Amino acid sequence: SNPFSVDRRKQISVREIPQFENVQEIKKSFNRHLHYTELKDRNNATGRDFYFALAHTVREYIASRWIRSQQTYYKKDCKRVYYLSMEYYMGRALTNTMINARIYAECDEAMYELGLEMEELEEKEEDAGLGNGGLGRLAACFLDSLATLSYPAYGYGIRYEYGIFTQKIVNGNQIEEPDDWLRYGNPWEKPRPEYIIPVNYYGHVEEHDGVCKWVDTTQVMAMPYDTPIPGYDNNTVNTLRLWSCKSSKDFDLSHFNAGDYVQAVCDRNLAENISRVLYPNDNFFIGKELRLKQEYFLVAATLHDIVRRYKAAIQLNDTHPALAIPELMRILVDIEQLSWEKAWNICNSTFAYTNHTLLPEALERWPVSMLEHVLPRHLQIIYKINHHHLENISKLYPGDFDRIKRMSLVEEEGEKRINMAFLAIIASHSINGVAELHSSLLKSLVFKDFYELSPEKFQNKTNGITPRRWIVLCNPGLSDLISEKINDDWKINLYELKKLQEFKNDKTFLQSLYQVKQDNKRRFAKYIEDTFGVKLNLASIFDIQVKRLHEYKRQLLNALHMITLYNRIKKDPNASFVPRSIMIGGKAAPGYYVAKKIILLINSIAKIINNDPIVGDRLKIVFLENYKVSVAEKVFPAADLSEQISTAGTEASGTGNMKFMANGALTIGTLDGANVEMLEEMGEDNMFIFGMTVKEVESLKRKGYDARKFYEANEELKMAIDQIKDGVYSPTQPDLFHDLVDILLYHDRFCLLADYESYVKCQERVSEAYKDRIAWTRMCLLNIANCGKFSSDRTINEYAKDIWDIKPVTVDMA
Ligand code: 4GP
Repeated sequence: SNPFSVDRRKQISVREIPQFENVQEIKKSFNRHLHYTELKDRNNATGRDFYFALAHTVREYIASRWIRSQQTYYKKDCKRVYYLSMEYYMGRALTNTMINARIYAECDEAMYELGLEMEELEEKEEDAGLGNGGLGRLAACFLDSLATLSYPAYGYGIRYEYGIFTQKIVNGNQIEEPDDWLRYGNPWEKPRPEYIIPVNYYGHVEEHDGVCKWVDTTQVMAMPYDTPIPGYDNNTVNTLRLWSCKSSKDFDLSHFNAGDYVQAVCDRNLAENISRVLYPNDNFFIGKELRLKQEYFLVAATLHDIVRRYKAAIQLNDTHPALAIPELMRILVDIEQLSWEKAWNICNSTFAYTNHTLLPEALERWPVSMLEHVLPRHLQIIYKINHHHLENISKLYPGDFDRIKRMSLVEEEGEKRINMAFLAIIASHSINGVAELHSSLLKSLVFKDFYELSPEKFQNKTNGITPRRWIVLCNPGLSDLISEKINDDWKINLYELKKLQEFKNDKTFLQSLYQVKQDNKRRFAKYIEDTFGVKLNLASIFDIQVKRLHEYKRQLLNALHMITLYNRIKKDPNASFVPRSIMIGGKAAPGYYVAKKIILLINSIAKIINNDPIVGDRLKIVFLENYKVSVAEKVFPAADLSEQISTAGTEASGTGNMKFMANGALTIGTLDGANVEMLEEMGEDNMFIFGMTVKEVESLKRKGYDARKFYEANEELKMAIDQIKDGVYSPTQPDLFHDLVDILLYHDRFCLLADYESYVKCQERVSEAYKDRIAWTRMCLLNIANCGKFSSDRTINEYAKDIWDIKPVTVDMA
């Protein structure tokens, strides 16, 4: 049935022998929850009921640690860190919680004794898809590391009723379906109606004796739901607090007064739209009023919670929560009556801002008119901040009016807007990018003026991933192989993997490593066949690109390579060919026309290639429908080749790249984002680098990039593009992809054609390398051995030391 259940049990290592008493306890608790929480018995319980019973059992197991962790923070009155994010891409919680609480083997044994299959129960859980892509998943990895490293930390976010949409592919096109993830209930969350908090909108400002009052507002309520975040193998359980919007008691009294009781009750739902749905855009700013209300909803409720407690560091995950700045000023100045200067200094020592993208279309620039309407007092405060800021700039650069204009928080050209990144920079004591290259580009390009103003604020914090989810949980075969060879410490100190280098010439070990990969590929191939009906060749290179669909990520370049391989096979069907299975997965923002067209193109190419008898099993194309965290957990362990092919200077960091590396897939990539640092760690013998550098891209653009030159100069490229244009992949509608061809030839912002030749040549090196199984596996080993830097534990320790100034707080259960 479930391909992933095949041999997990026999992979349980010697270290994970279930403790008999614990197994008995778990069985008892499970039965109790099945009866008293789910109100079912063995005969009428569904698979989902069994999942819920187990989830409640596991939650109960960590409950006392959760309470004790919070008591400890309260008693020690320690400094805490608050991570503010509009997105938390958590995925499933069950297996992760069992692993971190060190009860996986016991639960597995208990389920086995009860005649249940653990993997089947795991598959019943809905992903918590409260994120789009990298930014949201990074927040989730950070929470895991914060708890594992015993930091007193809180995640604050929004409990969207609908997470990232479900992607369906219908006739090759993406269709979006709402993600009703709470339909069957969420066993991990604890609603806290007793801590409900009011949030205000609209109204106007009145001033009396120099004191400003925001009045005549419309009020909604923020209700917190708490989710436990257990650390690995310690007693720390931190809290992720997500706010849900509830209508206020006296919402829309006008209707009540007018006597229309029923209408008034119905209208209460309207207010609750604020936490209804996650905006499905990645790396893109949508200036909608509902989104602005969401951002303020998070910030207002969260700050209300935070200011009651002693000493805080607040990390702003991009500018999405940057309204926290004027909100804190409002609380301190208008309500607490602090002086402006004192309040500003508190802001400065509290806030730090992380930037996640250089793309101009992603930068938040809210129209002044909208702010004025929704948050009139906050706009005034922003204006005052800007006034002080520009005064300061004028003093420092007298007469430099151009600079003053460039640095103003208020953009005057066209519709007046507030640049939220500028606001975040001047209010924070730390600004960081997410990889070395990205952080240096922030300083030299987008925030150059601000870097010159306060160079000491700018830092780098290279992203990381949690090894618990992205190795231990998703790749038990690899995990056990490593632990048998070195020991278990790598799970909390990923640099320990360096010790694996010692075995790079150990043929037996390399053979075992190869075997783990083949097993993962076999399981994954079964999943692909069951879900998409495509049979994969296990001897082929599993060549995978999974990430959001975006022009800058260049899935189209990958598509041009597919076509090129296909044409080569057709041209000489008897030539030797290293078989490939090329897979692409990722969602397109529902309003992103070009990205959706690229999905259609990939599916159209797949249809032609997969059904051409000349090709056979040498080349297969699969579009991985509805790529999400729980699918990612199946993908990375089975990958041979990781595609990280963004135009140099466009991908801030990437984190999927690190997940592939840690699972022993080799990377074909550009010198972009964290790829640069991966190369530094593993050396050029272990990575396939191609394409222009940032400097080369800049100089090409300066000279005036003419895509047509590249098109004319390369026969295979020309052929591929001509085929797309001529309808070879859309025979019933030959002009279907004309707009994509047009972009490639005339509006190629991301220089695909300039990198094509270098990419294809590099792919030839990949195929050549794959022929030597031992050498290839050795490279896989050296990838794994050198991934230590990319643990989010390393990242979080750097934030704690360089930005937050917080120390671990050990939780004692005695
Ligand atoms: C992403 C970046 O695109 C990605 O390179 C980075 O790894 C990730 O943040 C985490 O830092 N940005 C977004 C976004 O997801 O919406 O800006």
